[in-house]
Amino acid sequence: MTASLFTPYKLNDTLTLSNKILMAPLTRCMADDDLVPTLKMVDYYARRAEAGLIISEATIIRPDAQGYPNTPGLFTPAQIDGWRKVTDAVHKSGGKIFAQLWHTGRVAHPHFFDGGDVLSSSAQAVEGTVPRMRELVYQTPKAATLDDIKQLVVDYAQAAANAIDAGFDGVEIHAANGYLIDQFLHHDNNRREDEYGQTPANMSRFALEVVDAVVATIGADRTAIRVSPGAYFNMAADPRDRDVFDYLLPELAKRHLAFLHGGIFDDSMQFDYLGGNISTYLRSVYTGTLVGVGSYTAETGSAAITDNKFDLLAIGRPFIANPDYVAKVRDGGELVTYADSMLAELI
Ligand code: FNR
Ligand code: 8K6
Repeated sequence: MTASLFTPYKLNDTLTLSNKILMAPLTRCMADDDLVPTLKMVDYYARRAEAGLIISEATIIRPDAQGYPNTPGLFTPAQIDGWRKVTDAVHKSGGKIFAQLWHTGRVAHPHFFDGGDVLSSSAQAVEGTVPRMRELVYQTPKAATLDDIKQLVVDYAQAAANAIDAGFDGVEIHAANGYLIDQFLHHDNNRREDEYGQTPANMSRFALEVVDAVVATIGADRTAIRVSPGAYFNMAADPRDRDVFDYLLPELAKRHLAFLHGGIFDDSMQFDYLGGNISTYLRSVYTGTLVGVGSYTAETGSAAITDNKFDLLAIGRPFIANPDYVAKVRDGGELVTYADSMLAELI
């Protein structure tokens, strides 16, 4: 019962997807030491080109965005050339690919960029240590100044331009999962008292400035965004966050973006202050194309699309385990079960 996944979907006048299965963005920490995509990454993405759309692993927009080892970038000519090999291979195999644009904010660590400030909305440190780098403790970030914010907006727009130069079909702005943009959208992290804090419109301002700058650079048809209205990762929940997203989401809808994507690991997770799970909440306040994600199978995701809970389905971990995920679902092949040990290698 997966037929609803295998019809084309028109995102807008620029882009039509051949099916409704998206490959979710998946950090793999496999770029080279200059944060350039490797030839193994070219093959990894090309093998998954049957997806209606691949969203790349989160890709940093500038050096101080880095919070994990060997995550690729989109800010040097070598990185752009490396990604061009990926996008060429995906296109040759008939696929489409968006770049996910990332700044980790307070989840960054100066270990990766030779020192300097860690920026966030406010000077609130994230608790704990960097995954895979257990000896590194997170720093207390510097609250971004108004000049820092202006420069960040410029750098997101430049990264979007670089993505198009590298052959991507568009970008997904990573505003989810407790990283920089999300650090403005949740009260746990945003303690600002200026025009970027305290009220829903102020707390949404940075996200909307980034969206508007990216749209002005590459067009709304090629711009998407991922948000986490329910804090669940690198962030604590606060019931007042509901008002922020009730403001932000209709504002995003006015921009006619390619799609909105929920950031969550398990969409059955309930958030009291959102009145239910993430996709149900997003559907209730956002009117454009919605991507559902989070522990779905092709069957449960297809049923959710049939029930109009969302329009497109993103699949993460099963795509790590099954490069030929789409063909297997279509032809009834047996899926390999994902295990964390598979993160050690690109297959
Ligand atoms: C992720 N996820 C993720 N999300 C994101 O927005 N950018 C990223 O780079 C990553 N990286 C990443 C790495 C790994 C190893 C995992 C397991 C997850 C979250 C991912 O996109 C997705 O939301 C979840 O995996 C839930 O979907 P599945 O896996 O249940 O289909
Ligand atoms: C172990 C992978 C290290 C690379 C960085 C990955 C960044 C994304 C983290 C995903 C790992 C899955 C952990 C699940 C967290 C669930 C939160 C409720």
